[in-house]
Amino acid sequence: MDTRRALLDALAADDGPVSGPALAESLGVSRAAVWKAVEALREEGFAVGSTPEGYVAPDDPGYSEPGIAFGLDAHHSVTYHERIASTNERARELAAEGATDVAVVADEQTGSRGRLDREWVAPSGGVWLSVLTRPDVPTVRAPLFTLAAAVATTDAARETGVDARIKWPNDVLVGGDADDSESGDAAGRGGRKLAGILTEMEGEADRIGWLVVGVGVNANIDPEALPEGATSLSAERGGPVDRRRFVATLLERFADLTGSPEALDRILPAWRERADTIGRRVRIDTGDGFVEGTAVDVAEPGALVVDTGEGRRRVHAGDCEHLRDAE
Ligand code: BT5
Repeated sequence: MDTRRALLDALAADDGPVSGPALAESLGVSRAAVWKAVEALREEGFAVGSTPEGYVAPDDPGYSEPGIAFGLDAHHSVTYHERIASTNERARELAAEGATDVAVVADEQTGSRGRLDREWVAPSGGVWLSVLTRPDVPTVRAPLFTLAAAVATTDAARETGVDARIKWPNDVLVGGDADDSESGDAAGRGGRKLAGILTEMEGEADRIGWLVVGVGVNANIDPEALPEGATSLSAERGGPVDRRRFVATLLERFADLTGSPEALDRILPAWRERADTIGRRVRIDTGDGFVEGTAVDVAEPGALVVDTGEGRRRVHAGDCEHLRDAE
């Protein structure tokens, strides 16, 4: 582990000040190396404090690379960009360089994408992140990671007081009662779109090479700056959220749900509990036709089970619209 991350972890673990010599000893580096790491963190805006007894963590760690890594209980390293074309694109580049277990985070994206190359609007104030991993699981199970990200995002949103739910396969919505007259079109009937997920991967039939799960959450953004039908955490709760804390919850939850083969088995039950789609009338555009009926369940590795009236169908991908019961 690099000295900076070890230093951040040490400051997060300790209540009181930690002395330079004690840090040097526990990290196994020279005192000069500790001092250099402290200076580097300060330059990035992570204002490590000094007291006669030693170093202390800043009161407000900030939304920055060291701020996000501070106290993060997940094994990912963090790279942060004020502005970037797309965190997914950057994560793919890192994958090509051989990296793994990295969270790429940005304050603003200028060329971000949704599924099918659709434009994703990502102004400053959002949570735009992509997690690069190399899970040792068969390629067919990759969709589970999208579902896990939706669960993690929903939990992080709920922690801020916003009652988020999942729309199959990859949207996190707010609202969505059948009689919700404020619902917009872009989100599909019955909910305002808070977040979207785009998973990209490379692999062979039996093993995933790398997996990039990109999550876009409208955090502290005025919905006026977003497409119609979109909402944000700040608009829903009437005040800004601590994005650092939000990212920590999201990454920790995601790591928890994807960290082992046994953990993967817990994703579908967690997804069902948070799903808005199950029990609803749906129309799914699969790209080569429509499937209409009642969504009755989700099945491995993330297929929606739809009762069409003429039997049950498993739909693996597509755009899902929630219909009113009468339609
Ligand atoms: C998605 O696509 O919902 C996946 C979005 C993934 C974005 C993240 S941000 C971090 C990472 N880096 C990237 O470049 N991408 C990922 P889809 O289901 O295709 O929905 C796209 C549609 O959502 C658009 O056609 C718009 O109608 C709408 N949309 C665009 N920006 C939005 C926003 N900020 N909030 C809500 N809806 C939006």
